[in-house]
Amino acid sequence: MTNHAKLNAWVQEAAAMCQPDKIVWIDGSDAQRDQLTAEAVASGELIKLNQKKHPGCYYHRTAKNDVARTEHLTYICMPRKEEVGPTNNWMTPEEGYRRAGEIFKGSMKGRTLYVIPFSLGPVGSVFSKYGVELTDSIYVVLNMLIMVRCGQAVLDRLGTDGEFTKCLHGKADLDDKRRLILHFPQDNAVWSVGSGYGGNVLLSKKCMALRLASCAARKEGWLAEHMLILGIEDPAGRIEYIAAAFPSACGKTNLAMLIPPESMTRKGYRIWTVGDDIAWMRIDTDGALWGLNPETGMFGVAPGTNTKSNPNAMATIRRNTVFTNVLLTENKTVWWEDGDGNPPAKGIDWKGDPWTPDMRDANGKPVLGAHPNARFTTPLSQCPSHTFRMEHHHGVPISAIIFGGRRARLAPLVYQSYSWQHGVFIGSTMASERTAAQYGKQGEVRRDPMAMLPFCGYNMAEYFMHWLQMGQQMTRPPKIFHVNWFRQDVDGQYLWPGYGENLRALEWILARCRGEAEGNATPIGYVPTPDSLDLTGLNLTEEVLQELLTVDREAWLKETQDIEEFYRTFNEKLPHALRDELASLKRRLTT
Ligand code: GTP
Ligand code: SPV
Ligand code: MN
Repeated sequence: MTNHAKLNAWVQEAAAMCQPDKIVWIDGSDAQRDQLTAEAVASGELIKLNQKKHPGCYYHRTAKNDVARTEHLTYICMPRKEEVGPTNNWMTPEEGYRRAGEIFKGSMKGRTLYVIPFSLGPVGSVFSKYGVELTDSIYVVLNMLIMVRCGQAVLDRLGTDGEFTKCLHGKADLDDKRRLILHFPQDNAVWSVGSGYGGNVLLSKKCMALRLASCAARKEGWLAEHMLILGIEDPAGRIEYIAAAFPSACGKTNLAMLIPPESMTRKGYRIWTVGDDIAWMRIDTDGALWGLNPETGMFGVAPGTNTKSNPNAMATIRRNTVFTNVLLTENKTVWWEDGDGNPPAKGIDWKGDPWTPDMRDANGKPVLGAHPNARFTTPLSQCPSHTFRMEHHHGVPISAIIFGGRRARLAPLVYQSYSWQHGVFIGSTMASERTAAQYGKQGEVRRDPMAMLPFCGYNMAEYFMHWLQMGQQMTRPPKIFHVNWFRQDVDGQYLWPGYGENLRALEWILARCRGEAEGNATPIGYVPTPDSLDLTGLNLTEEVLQELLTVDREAWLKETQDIEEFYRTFNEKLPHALRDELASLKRRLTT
């Protein structure tokens, strides 16, 4: 397959440790994919779905203890703790290789080792980085074939000595006591063992495209971010692109492919989906920021996805999709909570147990058919709003950057930062309620700077500094905004309808970028004046709108104390500019 000596030597080295029965190179062909799919169906690793209803679709269940990213088992391995900062788990590279090596040793006996060459970004683009994942899981292979560009074209590009990221994954015994997700920035390597769940094992995704890429991006002067990219075509036919960072399960996939509300479609709006999870962004020769989506697929949250909330996602997953940890029906179709249609009379739940809709647990709560973090893996090219610029080597120009989280209180629907530096401050102080995408106490508010808390591969204080410096290098930097679709009333009802209606906030954002919309200067930034938002066709009372746009000084003052405490964890490494921004915010809140 290749004359790349280092690559061949590394595959042999990994095989010597893991001792697979055989080694298979993934060439990216349909024939090989079909053959592997058939093998996985024969072994029970995949279940073939009803091909009439779900052509090309398969079903997979992960182990019960392995259904979300395990942040507590995820480490950055560097010689010194200070290099990974206060927000990452740390191990020395020696300890990492030793501990994971013990688990990998002999773990592939009786199994096949697959070699997956892949490219993040179009092969040959200045943005692109190459990797090779070794895995003993066909499920991983089939997911990677959807998520990234794979196969011979990548080997051809690598030639005999091209640089690539070494990604080693093994299921071992899927024991969470023997599970580690380790990153070695110095060696450009990832070792993941003991898991079979998406973000832990599709190593191109969070491990390489964010954790390792963020380290490379700092050195090389670009940004690797947990962001969607979306093109908004306005009534004049102009397409402007925004990049938005929301924490896991906070609405990136939904925003990336939103359907405009009827009144805005009539006005002439149209959406182009570029990416739903990861953005790589560089300063181009025009002094502006350009971004691309390094992936080709989506690994999206199933529960809550339905024809009303996200019709484009529903159209995308109609075929050639892998469903993980959803409910399986007798007719080999799939279902999930808040999906389309009534629940089936019976089925097999995500744990593999018989399920009926009336089942209740010991606390009287409904037993879920699908795990809340059940996912679909699907090709972006099948999305009706898929961009026509996916293969463009230079990406798309980014007009605005949006930060956002899930906040029941406090943060208004949308506001604009006063400057790039103030925008970085807003990003660095982002907070959100924990979701099912990661293990931990659900609903707890935690700081998640730039939605990168679990994904920044180095000290976040230096990451903030890198963001500040990027701003100084651009002559035409994007404007920075913050949004919150998740404000609730006292009864816990969402105040804002969300989903497609979010375009109304994006319209304001883009108008602000052109200096065309009104904003009130408040202590936290510019907030829309009530009539600067087009709310035609939306039944929003004046009180609710008011509530969505108010800035509660008392509550914000309390927030500044929280921020101060969070900032303290970075010690003297925290950039002065951010401390200055915090002081300015306090001053504006008290005068
Ligand atoms: P990751 O793939 O984990 O990075 O998540 P994501 O950021 O892509 O989140 P996704 O779009 O899958 O949304 C997660 C959940 O948020 C789903 O249950 C959605 O239904 C819900 N959601 C998305 N957008 C909105 C919104 O505008 N309002 C409300 N209320 N809920 C939303
Ligand atoms: C996330 O958790 O942010 C995801 C899913 O996008 S995973 O690939 O598991 O990280
Ligand atoms: Mn994500």
